[in-house]
Amino acid sequence: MVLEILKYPDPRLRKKGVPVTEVTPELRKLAEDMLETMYAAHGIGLAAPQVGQSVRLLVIDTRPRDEEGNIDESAMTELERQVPQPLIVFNPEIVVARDKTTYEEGCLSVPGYYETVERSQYVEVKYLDIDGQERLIKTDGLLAVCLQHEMDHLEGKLFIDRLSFVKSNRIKNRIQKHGYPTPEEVAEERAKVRERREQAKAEAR
Ligand code: QAP
Ligand code: CO
Repeated sequence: MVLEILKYPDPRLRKKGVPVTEVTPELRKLAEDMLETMYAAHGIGLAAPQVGQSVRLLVIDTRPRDEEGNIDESAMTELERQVPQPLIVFNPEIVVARDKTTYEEGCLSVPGYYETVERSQYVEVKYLDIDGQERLIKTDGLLAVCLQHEMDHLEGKLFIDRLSFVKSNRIKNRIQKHGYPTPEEVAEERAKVRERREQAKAEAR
């Protein structure tokens, strides 16, 4: 079942997620619905507060795909390839974080807006899987960035809160004044972002 994704400035996005004490059938169903919702919206990550559920749960699938939807493993780092995806993550905790990286991030709750955010380049994240088993992810690349972005949602924090005061206010004021772009405008913006990311990647080599 595809769920409604809340958009900034919905106050429910500001609520902290409560820890999961047991992975119940209801929470499993929520996780499945969140994955379905994320794929339907062409996202790479979604946290429970974005669908109005204040629990510490997030889903992720950052595997790069071509036009036909085939996964392109060559575009993933060695560490990323070792993590099984899609990921369903309860109660995540960062236990190791090192080095810094930047990425032009977006968010399904702030559609059509993108800005460069600084995050840790490498993280180790302890969490509970769908069976309630404790697990550890060690990763870098886009997956590491996405984990940190989604974990922010569990604290009621959005990527636009992590920008400079000037940039953050510019985006928030623009949303207040103009709302969100049409799907056509969003598609246009996404094409530009993709191009800039390719550029950033080429320059990093
Ligand atoms: C968070 O974001 C993220 O504006 C996940 O029109 C983003 O899935 C982590 C999306 C970047 C790391 C790097 C955004 C889809 C998807 C839009 C998303 C849009 C359609 C965002
Ligand atoms: Co987000």
